[in-house]
Amino acid sequence: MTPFRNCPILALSLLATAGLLSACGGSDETPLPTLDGRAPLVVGHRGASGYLPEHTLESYTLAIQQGADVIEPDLVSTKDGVLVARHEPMLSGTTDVASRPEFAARKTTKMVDGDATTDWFVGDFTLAELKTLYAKIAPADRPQGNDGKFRIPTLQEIIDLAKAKSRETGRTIAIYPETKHPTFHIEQGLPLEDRLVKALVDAGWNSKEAPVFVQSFEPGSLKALRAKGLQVRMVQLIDADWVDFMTGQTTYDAIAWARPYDWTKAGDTRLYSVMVTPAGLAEIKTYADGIGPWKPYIASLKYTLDAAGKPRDMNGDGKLDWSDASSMAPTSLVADAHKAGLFVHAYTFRNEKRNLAYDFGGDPQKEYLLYFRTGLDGLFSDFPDTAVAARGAYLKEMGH
Ligand SMILES: [Ca+2]
Repeated sequence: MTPFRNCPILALSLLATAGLLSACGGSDETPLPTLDGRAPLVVGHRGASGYLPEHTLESYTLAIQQGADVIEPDLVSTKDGVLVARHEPMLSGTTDVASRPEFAARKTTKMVDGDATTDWFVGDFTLAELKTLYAKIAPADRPQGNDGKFRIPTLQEIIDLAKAKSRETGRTIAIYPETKHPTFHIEQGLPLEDRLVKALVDAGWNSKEAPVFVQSFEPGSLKALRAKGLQVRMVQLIDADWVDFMTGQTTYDAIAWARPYDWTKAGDTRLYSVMVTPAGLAEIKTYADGIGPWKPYIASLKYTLDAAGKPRDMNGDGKLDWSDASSMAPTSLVADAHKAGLFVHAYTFRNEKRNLAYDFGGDPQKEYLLYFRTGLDGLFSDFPDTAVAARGAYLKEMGH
């Protein structure tokens, strides 16, 4: 615990100048470089999805047990208009739907954000039907031992879990719902926004102080939520397609990751990259409280070149990819966002070697430390226990 938690943050610099920090119960701790001076948040990304099938009550519960401050449900709508947690409106990647003969005829093709997608869609199932499915872990190299055991949760069940765990642990467990493919849901006649506002109002959580962050890639969804009276903290997510490891620049080749789909649909040809400029941040500040950038916007990575100017296969596995590239110096994005009055929560932190830059030497803590030192306000992790341990190391380093 830091004594600064009890200090009005605006008074901190004055107190420091006057040598009066002890008035806050502290002495000589270095203030943290986050927007509010508090310790960065650990968000359990889809729960503790490195360990258990994502977006299940069991995965969220494990994240809370591992010390996550926040659990993160992605929201999609059932046919009967119930908000449930899935990363995408399709079901085959994270459930056993493909092995269920009673639903074989539901497989169909829909346009999702401009891409023809063949799968089973949440919006073609009632909640009662969805509740007969079992979740499975998505990446092939993560433990499959709990596949076929857990069900798909509703937003209401997740709100109830956060409240129950807050009472049980004495910590405040927040939720971080995302409106997933909001334009697609409007096209399907199943808009997410009204139902999300109602659920949060009914939960008694419609205020800036409520333990809720709402996130979306589509600015139109966040603006609609605000217009419908939602008062909670909102977060503009900022994506990119990939990184050009020769230059470290983010790339925008695939349309789905080049810009928000509501921009594409409206003929707005700007890219996500505009959002990280000072003008873009100022625009975001008119409707949101923070940004959720893909992490290379904060510290990108690039290949090491050999004498002939060719990228080196650093880990010698015969392939050239993310895990051969090394971290570059952090950009000014966190500082720029703070200047604009926006907090920054970056995604996504993962333990596997294939997901780590080469210079971290397979140690995820090194990656967390690089990011925490930029003043990052929070991060999404598939492995909340690792993130919490790394935050402890960071706080120790800062004298807390
Ligand atoms: Ca390699």
